[in-house]
Amino acid sequence: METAFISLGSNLNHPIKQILEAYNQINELDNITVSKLSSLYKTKPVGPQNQNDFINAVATIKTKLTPIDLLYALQRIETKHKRKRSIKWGPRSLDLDILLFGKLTLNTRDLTIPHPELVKREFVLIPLLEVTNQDFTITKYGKISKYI
Ligand code: PH2
Ligand code: MG
Ligand code: MG
Repeated sequence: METAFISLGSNLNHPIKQILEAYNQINELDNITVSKLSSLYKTKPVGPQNQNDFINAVATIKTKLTPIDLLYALQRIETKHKRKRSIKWGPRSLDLDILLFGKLTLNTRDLTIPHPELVKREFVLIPLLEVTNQDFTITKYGKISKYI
């Protein structure tokens, strides 16, 4: 069993509803249990500014899946939410990103862990701090408190 952290984001089509539904859908998957969900944060868009504010959250999960099977499972949920992959950093109905997976570092075409933008993004760091603590170590980067 590994502990992993997932970021949830949405700025289209009732974002709060998208995030809460996604939380339930993740929890219902075989081989994944959600042990914590942060508060839901309303955040300004990073990237193109001509889009709605986002709702962001971070979930702590426990899973027996491999990282790539976890990615596929999350992508199937994104697809159910009619996620379209078009504009980079543009509007989206649901974005589920793997932030961290145990102490693993991974760099493949489809998946980079830790998430390469993690320590640059307040909309991820603040909810991640909420579900961890000031002494939490982000694999490869060091203490979370250095970045907040
Ligand atoms: N996701 C992006 C691009 N910009 N901005 C905020 N505030 N929240 C996000 O989740 C977000 C973003 C691409 O994944
Ligand atoms: Mg993302
Ligand atoms: Mg994504």
